[in-house]
Amino acid sequence: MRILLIYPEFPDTFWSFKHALKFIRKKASSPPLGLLTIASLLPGDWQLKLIDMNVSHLKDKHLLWADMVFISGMTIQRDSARQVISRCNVSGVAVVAGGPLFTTEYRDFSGVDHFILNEAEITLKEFLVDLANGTPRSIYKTASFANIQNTPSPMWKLINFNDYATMAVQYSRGCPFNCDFCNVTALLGHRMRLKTSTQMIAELDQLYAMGWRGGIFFVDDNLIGNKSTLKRELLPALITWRKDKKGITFNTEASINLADDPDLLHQMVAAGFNQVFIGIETPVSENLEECSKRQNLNRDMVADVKKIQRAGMQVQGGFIVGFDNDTPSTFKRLLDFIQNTGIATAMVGILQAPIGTLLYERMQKAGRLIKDFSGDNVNGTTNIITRMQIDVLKDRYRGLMDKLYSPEYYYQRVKVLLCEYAIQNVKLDFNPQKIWQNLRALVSSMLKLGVLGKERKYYWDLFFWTLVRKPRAFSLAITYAIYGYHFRIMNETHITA
Ligand code: B12
Repeated sequence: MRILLIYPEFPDTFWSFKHALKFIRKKASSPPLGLLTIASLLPGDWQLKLIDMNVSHLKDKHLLWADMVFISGMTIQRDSARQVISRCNVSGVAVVAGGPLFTTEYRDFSGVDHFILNEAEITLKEFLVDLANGTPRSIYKTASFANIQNTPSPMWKLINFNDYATMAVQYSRGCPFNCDFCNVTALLGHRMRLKTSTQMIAELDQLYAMGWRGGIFFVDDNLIGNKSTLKRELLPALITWRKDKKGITFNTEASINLADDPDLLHQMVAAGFNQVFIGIETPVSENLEECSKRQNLNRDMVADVKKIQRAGMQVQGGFIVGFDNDTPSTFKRLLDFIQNTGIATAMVGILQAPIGTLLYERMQKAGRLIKDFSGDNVNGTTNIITRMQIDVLKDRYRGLMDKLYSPEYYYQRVKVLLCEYAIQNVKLDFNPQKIWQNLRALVSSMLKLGVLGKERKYYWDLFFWTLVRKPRAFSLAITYAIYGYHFRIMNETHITA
């Protein structure tokens, strides 16, 4: 069997980092881990090719080569996925679809021969047995969750490392919390399922042996969902593993209660984690009650963020406006919160209800759903009838984003971050290609941001401020300047509010 695995194209979004990636000549931020994982679940004698449309073009000759196309994706890739499916239909190649987009919306797709939904560790197996018997069904789904201790390592050889800014691994699935707008528990459940540390070290060993030297994203929804096993098993194993490794750092996603555990913070930093994404959502307690995000209640979240930064991890934050309890004053509160915490990468979106979430059900019952979920949480649209008048909400949102990503506010946040953040030593990988790549990025940033860009005044101010006050953080400051450029362009071109 010849199988073509296809990852559809992402539109240009805040999360794509497209305008930042150009500085380091990378094509995408991270690889399609779902497809790399299912590749390892397919029979060993099948021939596999992967086209990630974010890094290369899908050509008709690829479709003609294949007996079957396996397509994955998230909601945000919906349009590109539809185009791929119709191209497959024209070429007469069978289509097998799975992943979050299809698991939540398969009813809306035609032209797919087999939907293999939920976790492939369960459903793909059944499909392969039926296929071998000549009786494959059109839909495979399950309400059970897989034991990921049997999940094989991703098949890295299908991608070219040079195309990506970071690599990705996954230690756990599920999240113990109950935030009503989040798709994760609907897709992956509340019970934390963990791989063993032996499995993780084997995955990391493979990446390292294949030459990867750089950031690795633990794509867990909440890395600290099972703190005791993490502290007892994985983190000590990572600390030992990383001792003789060069150029490796980790980043991940976690809940704010990370700040409550100094030992955990210490261990994570010692293991090489230097960045964490946290769903902060809103400083308004009534909103946190409304969406059942209880873990963020009754705490000083500004102090929590600073604790994490001072321990040695940069914090990226997810924020939401458009809750029923938001008032026009919320926007200023949120702006102050983000500025004071130095969360440079602040992803602020208008509340949307993804299909399958408790929020979706709640809005459906209340007759407050108006259109499809766009899948892009930072484009200024929503699929619900908000309590605040939509024009007012969009106007305030626009105003907030314009301020947040204006060079004045953004660069000020970067300075707050650099003052708080305890930068860690990373054993450098003196690879001439990497040194050249960094030099080129520095020179392009000097030209694009320091000479041609609207941000030029703030760029040079940060440049010299860092050299004098925080010289060890110089390359980080340039990285943030480049991110800021991407966010500014996105803000000017992408938000429809
Ligand atoms: C890593 C990640 C990202 C990375 C993407 C990197 C990349 N190249 O894909 C980044 C940070 C860029 C990202 C961004 C966003 N993401 Co995201 N992301 C994730 C995350 C945390 C992990 C995905 C992953 O790699 N999982 C590991 C692999 C092994 O799992 P998997 O892909 O699900 O694959 C399994 C099955 O789905 C199935 N499968 C998958 N594909 C296929 C294909 C076939 C043919 C078959 C048979 C089976 C199959 O088998 C696999 C093994 O079980 C998930 C949450 C999660 N835990 O899955 C959210 C998630 C996928 N993201 C989500 C969203 C909404 C977004 C954003 C819109 C912003 C946001 N709010 O988070 C942006 C949009 C992207 C953009 N460019 O604008 C949602 C998607 C919901 C949906 N219905 O589509 C998820 C589920 C999180 C959530 N809170 O709901 N994301």
